[in-house]
Amino acid sequence: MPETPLSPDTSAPVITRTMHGKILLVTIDNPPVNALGVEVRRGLLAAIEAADADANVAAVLLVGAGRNFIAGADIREFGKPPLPPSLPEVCNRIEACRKPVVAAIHGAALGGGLEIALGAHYRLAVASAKLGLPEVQLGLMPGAGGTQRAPRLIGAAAALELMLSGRHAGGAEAHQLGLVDRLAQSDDILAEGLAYTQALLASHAGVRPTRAATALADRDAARAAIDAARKDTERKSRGLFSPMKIVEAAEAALDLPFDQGLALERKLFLQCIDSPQRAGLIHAFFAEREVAKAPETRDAKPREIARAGVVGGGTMGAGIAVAALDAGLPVTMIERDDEALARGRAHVERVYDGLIAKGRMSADAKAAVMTRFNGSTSYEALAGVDLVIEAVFEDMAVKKAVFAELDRVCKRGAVLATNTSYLDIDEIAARTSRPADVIGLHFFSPANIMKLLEIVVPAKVSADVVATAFELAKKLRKVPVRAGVCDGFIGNRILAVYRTAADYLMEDGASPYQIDAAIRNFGYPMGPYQVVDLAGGDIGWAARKRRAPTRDPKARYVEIADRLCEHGWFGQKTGRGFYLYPEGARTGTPDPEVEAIIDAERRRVGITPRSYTDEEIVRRLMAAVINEGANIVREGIALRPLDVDMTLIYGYGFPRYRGGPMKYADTVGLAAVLADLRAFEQEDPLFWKPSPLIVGLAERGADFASLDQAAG
Ligand code: 3H9
Repeated sequence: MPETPLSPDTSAPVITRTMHGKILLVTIDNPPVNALGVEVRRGLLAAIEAADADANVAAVLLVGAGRNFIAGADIREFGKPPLPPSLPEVCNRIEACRKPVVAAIHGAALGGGLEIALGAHYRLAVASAKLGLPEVQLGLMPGAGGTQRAPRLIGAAAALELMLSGRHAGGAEAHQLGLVDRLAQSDDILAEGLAYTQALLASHAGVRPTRAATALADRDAARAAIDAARKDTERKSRGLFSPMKIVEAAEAALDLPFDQGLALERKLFLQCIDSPQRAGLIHAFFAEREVAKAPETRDAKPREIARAGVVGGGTMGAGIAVAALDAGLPVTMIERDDEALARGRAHVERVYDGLIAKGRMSADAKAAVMTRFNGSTSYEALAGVDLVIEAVFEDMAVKKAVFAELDRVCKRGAVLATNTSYLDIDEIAARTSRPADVIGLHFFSPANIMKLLEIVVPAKVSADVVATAFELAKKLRKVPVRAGVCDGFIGNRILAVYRTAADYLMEDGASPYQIDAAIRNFGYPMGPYQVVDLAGGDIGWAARKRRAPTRDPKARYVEIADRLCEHGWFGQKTGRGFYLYPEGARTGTPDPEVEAIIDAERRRVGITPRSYTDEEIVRRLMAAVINEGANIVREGIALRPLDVDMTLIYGYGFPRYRGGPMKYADTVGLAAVLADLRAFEQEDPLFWKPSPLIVGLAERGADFASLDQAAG
């Protein structure tokens, strides 16, 4: 086909236009993901204007350069003054084009990217394409006609499901839904797009605005879908701002003329843009990508990991084994005797049996995975592996003995990792003749599900081992956070302070039930005492006893949890802890006997209980978390505040829509956080000592985000 380049459009170098016969090919070329920044919007508008004005153009074909069609609006522009043309304007202009406009989709057509395609008159997609309206995951809603066009095209139920879940549909599903008109036969998006457009021209297919599509014709079905979505959203999206706005906009698609629906969508979209949830979720989006870029990943080449070993077949070891198996690695598990090994294997199998029971895995698939699983009671079986992760009992002497064995049997160059959650990894590494190969890989339980992986970097580890750990995290689909060695690293160190602050509140007058409820209302899935009951009170008790000899005698120590443990009340597994769990119930009910024990403890230490509002509870707990997070950043244990945010979101249930504790601190203002810390410091100068980092930033009027940016 002859190709005639038009004169280059200097105002929009991210858009190129070329003629292919009578088809104007418009290529969006804005790496990395063709986001719809202002230059792209301008270029698209200019291209459509040109197509309408040029008698030689019979049709327009939109294609993305690189790996995607268009990933959506440029998220980095949100919160800045908007520059014209707006995205809705561009979509409307495409739809109003007098020549047929075809969108040929490969890779991502997400959010505004899909809305551009919905503005077009015809859509084609390759099978591997990802189409969706994921704005809800950023605290937003589709804001360029998606809430009005998608229901008209594919019906209210399907459109709402896509918009409320934010999930991506593949090309075949999108075709089946009616989101695209044709499924491409090959991955050659340009050839497919040109052929489709040619065929449309040959059949004299005209323009076909999506606003005129008729999938809402069955009004009763649409109304029922909207009502069901509203109910579901009330139940599932507690505390979230944008999901209900999506339902409201979809209802407008049913009840209002198109242009009025668009106007309402715009109004609701701008409300979402202004919400702190949007800021929190977009912070989380970028932070999640930033954490994966530790300095070592730039400077060093990762070692190859083709075979893995796991030492320990308990819950943690088995979960790690499943995570590695799921990533396609062969895994060798080591246990001390046949019985323990059989239990370890059974743990692994139980995970897959659970998936089979839920219909998410076939028995054949399980059998195939299990062929990659081996067990042994002899360390020699680890001689050929490239990586070993130790997950044995949390005791320094035990860990050292394991590492001595690993040092003896593992090949040179193997990465030796410990899953310790707080022990000194430098000390463990020193037990080997190869500390440069020893690193911490701190998984969270259940290790095959929880996304967080703390990569703990001891002093002598080599950069390529750190880079290997980050590469492994990618393979395991984890969110890696780089942490330095200290007691508890990032997450558990903050957890300890959070728990202590909660204990102080409890002893001073708040009930554990009020504290839990306040924290749940803040957005955590569970309060601190529900977590204790779930994890088992005995675990924390053992740690407290172990640390007792090194505890600062001047530090306040609350004994309430110890009293419960002395009764053998370890939480869910014993039927009672802070809560009662009658007959194995998983949701606890308040226990008057626990309240009596708390009262007795208050009397014993001479405390007259005071009352707290839920807001005061949250302020104290968050002040404690933020303060410790700041100390962790200041000491270099975390690279940046955003690393603390990702740790708490992915490992500890911190509400993602608040962006993490450090982002939350910026939202309320560091001056306000500091004022709280100074007020609490009057009560207990040791525990509430404000972090010098917060003091310094607040005095300069700066925030944690400035540190993220400086490091980026
Ligand atoms: C929207 O569209 C609103 C409209 O309805 C209405 C407007 C009026 N903008 O993820 P990756 C960056 S809201 C700016 O690592 P992958 C990303 O930060 C938007 N930048 O690659 C990274 O940068 P860096 C709705 C973006 O291959 C780089 O691109 N759309 C955007 O694993 C590579 O990203 C979405 O929510 C963006 N929209 O995955 C889709 N997207 O290299 C969001 C990415 O500096 N994006 N970047 O770290 C995604 O889901 C994935 O990026 C995608 C590619 C699946 C596209």
